[in-house]
Amino acid sequence: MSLTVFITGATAGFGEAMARRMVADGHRVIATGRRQERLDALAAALGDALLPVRLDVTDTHAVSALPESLPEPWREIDVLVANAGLALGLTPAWQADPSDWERMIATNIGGVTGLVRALLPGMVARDGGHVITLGSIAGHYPYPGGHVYGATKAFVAQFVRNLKADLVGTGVRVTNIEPGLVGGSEFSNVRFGDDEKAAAVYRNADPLLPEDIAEAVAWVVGLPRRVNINSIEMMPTTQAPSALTIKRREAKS
Ligand code: NDP
Ligand code: 8X3
Repeated sequence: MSLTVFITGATAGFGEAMARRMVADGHRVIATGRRQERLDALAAALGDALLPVRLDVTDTHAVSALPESLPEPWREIDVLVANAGLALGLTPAWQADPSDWERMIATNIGGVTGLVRALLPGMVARDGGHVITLGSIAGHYPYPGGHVYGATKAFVAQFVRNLKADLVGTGVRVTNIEPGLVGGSEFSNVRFGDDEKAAAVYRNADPLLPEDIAEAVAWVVGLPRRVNINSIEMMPTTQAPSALTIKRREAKS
């Protein structure tokens, strides 16, 4: 069955890999992101099965105008992949740039809630659909410098659990995919603004790849309608949740 799949952040990384995989699997994809030249390149590569739409997920007006702002044949969206997101910085909380925190909250939280609120009514009315979010292991396991990024992903995890509570009894499914270390995307380049530092994150780590995340999306989407995968936590074989830490020092009286 051919589905209409709406993907945020399809200009790079996971979103681009998902767009390619969904089209290869016979689905139609609405690919969104802010970089028009990347959307044009994807459209040129994937042809009529892909509709490129420039969208900043923090633009609340553009998001709330969906799906009516889309061309008529593309308005009945079967699958929303709320993938666009970012981490900025890895410094301790007290050194972090407050504007970085605001941007992560606006994108990783506001960008997800806005899209869900815009597209969910149509899914419920049609008694079918699937909301897929990109959480992270950072939403479960704390690490130094993870502060607001991890907290936004914890929000996503609980938002999805609460959506499930509302959607039970409808034909709409909801899944949170929570990867660990994934290379081959721009995630660390964006986080550090430094390509050398970004490359070092993955050196000799054999990380997951964007295609592995696309595989998980393809799997949950292709399951029978009776099956709802609530969440998937996935890590490379080389990664594990960090151990608890104790730093010993003289107590101050
Ligand atoms: P990339 O940086 O490679 O891709 C991020 C995508 O999000 C780009 O297409 C970018 O497009 C888009 N984006 C960013 N901000 C906005 C915005 N305001 N409006 C619209 N689009 C936006 O990252 P990944 O593919 O690695 O990450 C995808 C998701 O997975 C994120 O939510 C991330 O937090 C999460 N994740 C990543 C992990 C990793 O290790 N890589 C692990 C776990 C979760 P453009 O700039 O063109 O707008
Ligand atoms: C991305 C994975 O561990 O860098 O969400 O936060 S991590």
